[in-house]
Amino acid sequence: MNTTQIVVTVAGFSLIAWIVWYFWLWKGESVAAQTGTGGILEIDVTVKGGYQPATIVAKAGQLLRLNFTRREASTCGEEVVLPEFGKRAHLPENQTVPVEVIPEKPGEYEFTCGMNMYRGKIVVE
Ligand SMILES: [Cu+2]
Repeated sequence: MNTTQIVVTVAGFSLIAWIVWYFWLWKGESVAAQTGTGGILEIDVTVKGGYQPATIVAKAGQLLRLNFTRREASTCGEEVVLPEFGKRAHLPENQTVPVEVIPEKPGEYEFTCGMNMYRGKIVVE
């Protein structure tokens, strides 16, 4: 291969990688909770213009700890509500607040801000 062919090939692969990332990985933006040191499924969720990640994958019958950290002055995300679990939590700015739930059955469980504007969901497998 000459230099031009190499450049075209690399550019092509970069484009494919970008497409895969943008349309497949990023758009889904679903992140599996990981088992932490205490043997508990945990995930860090950043609150900033929404929830990141907005889709969290967890396991049925297992305690799930969501570590919410609000990284914005806007009060929109000040409160997080998990209606199906009857939980709500106040999230002071730049403080990590753990919220624990045990999803008993597989399915999708929504969580929102106090005004129902920010939305996220827990996908239980
Ligand atoms: Cu809000």
